[in-house]
Amino acid sequence: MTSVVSSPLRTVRIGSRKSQLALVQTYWVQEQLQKSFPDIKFEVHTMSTQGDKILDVALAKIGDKGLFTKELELGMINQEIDFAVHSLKDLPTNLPEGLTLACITERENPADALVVHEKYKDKQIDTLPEGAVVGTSSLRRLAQLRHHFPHLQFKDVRGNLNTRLAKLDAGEYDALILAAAGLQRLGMGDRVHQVIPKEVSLHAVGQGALGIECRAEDHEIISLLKAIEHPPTRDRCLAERAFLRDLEGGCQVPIGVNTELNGDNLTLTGIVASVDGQNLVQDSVSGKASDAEKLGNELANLLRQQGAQEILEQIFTEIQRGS
Ligand code: DPM
Repeated sequence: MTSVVSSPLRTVRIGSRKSQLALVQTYWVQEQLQKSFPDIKFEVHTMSTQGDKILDVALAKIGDKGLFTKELELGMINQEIDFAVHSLKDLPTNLPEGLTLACITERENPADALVVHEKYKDKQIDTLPEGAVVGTSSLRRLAQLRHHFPHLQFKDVRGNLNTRLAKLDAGEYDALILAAAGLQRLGMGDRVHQVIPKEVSLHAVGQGALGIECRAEDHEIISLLKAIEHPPTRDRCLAERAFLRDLEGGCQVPIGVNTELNGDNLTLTGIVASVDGQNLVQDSVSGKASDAEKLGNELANLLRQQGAQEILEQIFTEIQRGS
């Protein structure tokens, strides 16, 4: 008698937050991997993170790095999941021991977008009237927009995208600033009223890209994930992340970036701003894409020479005081 021994179907467990955006992103990753590796079963396991539970406190005041990632990271360390899909901008630049950023996927438009209430459909960010109420919980957006448009009012806004849009439509805000990428991924790209130009506001580090984290020793998973990596996005994001790491900025500091890749030449621009938008330093560096992280460090040094450290220290003191 011949027995056919088929190799057991290997199952890979993908960890994700439960938010609508997180799930859209995770299902996309699952689908891509399933296509590349039909003999492996990719399963999605959802988890709530601290950031999903605390919805009524301004993000900057919680002050914890890894707000949206910690529970997933524990899941990897405890072998409950094999890798986790994050919005790269929510992934701290220093990962817990034993974990690695194994893959960065192709970036959507990394810019911020202006979304307006119906009554301002003929306005742009620079033509909104005096006192118009703009909703954002990002210190980065706040600082840069205050700098250019001190006549606008800024108000905290939390909750998922639908909640925020409902508050806007109900008239609680005149406009919102949101990542263009999030709106696009949720099929709400038509709500993007204006893409904010980089001359007005630089985007967050890693914005628009997904970052996939796994156990550093798990070479099998790491090699699977290479199938969906996008090397140009990876180079850009590694430069951005090295810049942020070097300045010891968490996710919630007024630090913005822009990267451009022409062939092998990478240009990284960065800004550090005070929360009131009064004090801001900005500069750029260029070099080989293969030196991405070095470029990030170089830019951090340049901005430190121009006073970035003092601006950041002031902000950390204010946040600790709870102001
Ligand atoms: C981080 C920030 C925000 C998110 C801070 C910043 C925005 C907070 C807010 C680090 N994470 O950008 O300066 O405005 O209240 C977040 C969004 C996305 C991932 C939503 C958004 C989608 C875009 C992406 C929240 N995290 O920025 O509008 O995947 O890059």
